[in-house]
Amino acid sequence: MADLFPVPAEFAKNALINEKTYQEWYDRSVKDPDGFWGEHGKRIDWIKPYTKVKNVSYSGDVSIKWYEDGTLNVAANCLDRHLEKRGDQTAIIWEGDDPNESKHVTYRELHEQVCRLSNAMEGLGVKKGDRVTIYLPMIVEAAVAMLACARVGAIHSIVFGGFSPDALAGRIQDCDSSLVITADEGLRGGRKVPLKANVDKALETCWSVKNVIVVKRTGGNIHMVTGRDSWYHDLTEKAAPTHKPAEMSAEDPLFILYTSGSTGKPKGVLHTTGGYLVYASMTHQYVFDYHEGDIYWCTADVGWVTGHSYIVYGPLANGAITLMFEGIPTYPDASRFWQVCDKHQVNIFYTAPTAIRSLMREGEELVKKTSRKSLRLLGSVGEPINPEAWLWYHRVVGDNRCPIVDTWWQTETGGILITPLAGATALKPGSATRPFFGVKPLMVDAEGKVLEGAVEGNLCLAEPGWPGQMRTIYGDHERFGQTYFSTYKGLYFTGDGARRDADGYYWITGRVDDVINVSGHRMGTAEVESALVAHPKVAEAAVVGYPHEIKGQGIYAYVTLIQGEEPSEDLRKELVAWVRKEIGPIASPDLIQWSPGLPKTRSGKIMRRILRKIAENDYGTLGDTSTLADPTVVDDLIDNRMNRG
Ligand code: 6R9
Repeated sequence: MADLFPVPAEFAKNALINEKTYQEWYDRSVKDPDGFWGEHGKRIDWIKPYTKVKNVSYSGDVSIKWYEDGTLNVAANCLDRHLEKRGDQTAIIWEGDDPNESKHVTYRELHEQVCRLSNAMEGLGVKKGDRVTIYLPMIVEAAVAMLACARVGAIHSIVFGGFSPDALAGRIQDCDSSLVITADEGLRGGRKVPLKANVDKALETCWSVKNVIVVKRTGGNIHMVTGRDSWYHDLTEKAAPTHKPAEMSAEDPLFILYTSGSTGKPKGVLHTTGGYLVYASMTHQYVFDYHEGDIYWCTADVGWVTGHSYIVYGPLANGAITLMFEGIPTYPDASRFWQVCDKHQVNIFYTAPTAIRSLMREGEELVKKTSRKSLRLLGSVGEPINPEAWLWYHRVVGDNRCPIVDTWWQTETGGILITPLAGATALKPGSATRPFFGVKPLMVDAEGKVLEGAVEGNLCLAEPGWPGQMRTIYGDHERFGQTYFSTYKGLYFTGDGARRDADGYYWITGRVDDVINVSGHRMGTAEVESALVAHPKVAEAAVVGYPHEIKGQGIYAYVTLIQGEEPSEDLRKELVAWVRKEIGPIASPDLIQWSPGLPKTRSGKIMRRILRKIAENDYGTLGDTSTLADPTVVDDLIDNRMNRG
């Protein structure tokens, strides 16, 4: 029986949504989507108001349109409309990699910077519909660049600063960007990242790019190509400080964001203007229970969807104060997050389970030496959070006071879909709990049969849907239909597996492509991992399937021990027995490999594809490892592969 954490009375008093509101709004959102979203669409400013709300079909030639006859501008919604009331209020608190560097940027200042860059971009010939690739570190100019694109009607494609020149080139070529906005160098954990040099290398194979704008961040030595490259500060100083925002149709594209699927090249997920902004701002307000003046910090990078929706668009559309952090959680030491919370009096803190687990490994002392009294609400995103990490986050970071919102969503969904609302939902550690307004999750079996009640299945979403959903894969609408709507006819298939309990709560078990079939029994890798990391000596674990003569698939576990623990045969037996105890004999790992590190993307996701290959003794086709945070981890894992040969 899972622990239950009721809504704290103190929290409920001021919460924007209570249980009654949740039920009423949810019921209406699925029974009368036109009425519900017609009303909530008004939370943003429209130049020409919409008369149509929803026009969605998940069948046939999939077509998703919201507010299609309305017009608006996203940047005007995030900036101009706040100027009168909160022009002098902070929009962005920027915290540098170096703890001595930080600044506050007001809505008025941000507006002026965005106008200047918009004019500069138009001066370079950027027009509505053009693609602009942004390859920047976590500096204020990243938000300025996004908003300037939105302002002139250009479609931005942000490529995470940690991606290699090859990965960058592929993403520029796929959407034919005419402009790249980058910086001389990035700065993370005291180390420099050669962004401009990477752009130069990438552009050797990209013919569409006419201009490169370079922000000076470190002043490092870089090469500027005459006629192609210009300095950001030169262009913006010369440009006018006001700009008339372009009138965009609700269904005009806002951005493309590349995301890796289980196969093939990354997909360019396309989001549009009106529905996305309504959904990002609405979820930001209600999921984080955002009140006027709250200091809100999402630790993601703008290179990921979480940074798009919950550092920039959602918060700024709401006139919020959003903190943007350039650094990493462990620099100068592993208490950095909590120090920043104290320094800026953060009220709402949103991070990823992988960060929690790695900080948990460093011990409580580093957390306890900070105050964290300002914190009111905590959030989690990106992967299933194991109950162990959840409980630590709740007890140690939140001092048993702050509710945790475990938010499930995807790049494709644009915003949070399954999540507790802290004033309405009793929490269960490890469960993303209930659907947000408009979201209709279904559990479906392998044959496509919709399952009722408390069951486990493939997580699908049914119409009517929510306005923030992706509209297509850039340049490949057929692949869009194929990838998401063909497995189960008429439904959006998330690629995730989930369990629904007797209370109707959802427990995301991980990607279905990561599910292992052991002796005909399905086993969520996340479930086994969760059991392993619940062991006091285990810091992190990743589990994959591998071919097994008798069982079909066996369970292969990569285990990282906490500092100071040594691998041994006794410990191996202990862990196997532990998992048997936690889940059952069916879940016993067949092989445990001690791994000092796991291959992770720079956003912290474990690359199970690589782990599966190693577990299968198949090293020839490991694929691209350049996007890993530390590619040498892979060599070590191969050298120490169990039962080699
Ligand atoms: C927002 C984001 C999406 C995949 C998704 C799922 C996993 C995200 C989760 C979660 C369990 C959560 N995921 N949040 N799993 N609980 N709270 O991460 O987007 O990078 O596209 O990843 O991440 O497997 O399908 P994206």
